[in-house]
Amino acid sequence: MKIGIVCYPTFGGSGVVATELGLELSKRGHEIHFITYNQPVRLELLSNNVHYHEVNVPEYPLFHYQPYELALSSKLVDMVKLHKIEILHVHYAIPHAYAAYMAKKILLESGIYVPIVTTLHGTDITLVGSHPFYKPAVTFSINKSDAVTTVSKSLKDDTLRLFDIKNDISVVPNFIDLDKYNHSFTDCQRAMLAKDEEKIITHISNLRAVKRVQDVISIFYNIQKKMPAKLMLVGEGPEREKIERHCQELGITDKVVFFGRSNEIDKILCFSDLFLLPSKTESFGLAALEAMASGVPVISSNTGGIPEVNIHGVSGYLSNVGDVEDMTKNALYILSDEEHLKQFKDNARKESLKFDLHKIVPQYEAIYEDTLAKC
Ligand code: GMT
Repeated sequence: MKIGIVCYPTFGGSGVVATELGLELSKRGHEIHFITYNQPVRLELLSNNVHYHEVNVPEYPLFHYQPYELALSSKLVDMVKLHKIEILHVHYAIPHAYAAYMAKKILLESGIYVPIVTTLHGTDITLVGSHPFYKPAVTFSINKSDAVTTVSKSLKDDTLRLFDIKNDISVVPNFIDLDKYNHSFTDCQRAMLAKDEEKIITHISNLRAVKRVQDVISIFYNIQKKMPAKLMLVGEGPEREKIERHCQELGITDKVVFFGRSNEIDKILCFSDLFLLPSKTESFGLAALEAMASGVPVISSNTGGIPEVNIHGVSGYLSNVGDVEDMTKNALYILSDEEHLKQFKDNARKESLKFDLHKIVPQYEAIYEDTLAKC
């Protein structure tokens, strides 16, 4: 199939999933066209089967907001015509599903029917999409999609609760390329960052308020009072300064390493002992899955889709949002006994196998085939 993929090209989970999906589909013989405003961060190699088309939005002083949706719709129309793209798969409803719908209508004028698959990722439904300013347009574009998927059962429930949806929604969980997280292939340079006796705790996110990184700091502060430990913080975002200040106030700056944005998540996870994800809301928690695939147990909140990924008492523990004391207790339980730690590490890796890309990507292929068959 010739598949157009629209996504955010950044380090955010939806962009990562879209990129990994496109790359795997290309290995399975499909022709993939990424259409977005920058080359997606995890898209390092373009090939015969993988193309990237940049959406440009010319600046014009009259506009207070530059019309990205319009430029995206036009680009989709042009690319569908030029490359004979058969189906568009848009990741994150805002504004991609809306722009794709406009492209579809424009293409119909030339007698071309291109169906749209929309994958909802989380905040496009929960935090942003359900805001009254966006809701009518988001509802409309979901209902006008030819197929709709969510990345967890919990996100499907949220979508049906928050919007008036007439379409069926299929749950296709996020997935992972397990080979990438196989430590025997990873250059694991633990000694560069911590002493043997120090436990390594890791958090990876876009450092937004929804991730509750202040809780990460508080949990780590409690842990390092009981045992030698280091905290690895990976990612960039608006909370960074506040987090740095908090670390200074607590006197733990020498124990916290800020990596910023990184394309080497696998290398950082390979030496981690515990992953923290205390988010306020999380439709899936791809970062937790990446940790588990590296054999890193997860201490998380029990919100949204996280319980579908991190299994309580098996791959880690879940607590109520904001319950730093409970999260600390669980972290110490896992870390303070080498036997527990080993057991949880093994379990985490085993649980991640459920999300093997070889099991999940065919589910998307089946959706494309069904959708095309109905056209
Ligand atoms: O919150 C983020 O990390 C970014 C956001 C995105 O769309 O890029 O992530 C959402 O989609 C990810 C991939 O499906 C999920 O793993 C995240 O749980 C989800 N974030 C939230 O729901 C807050």
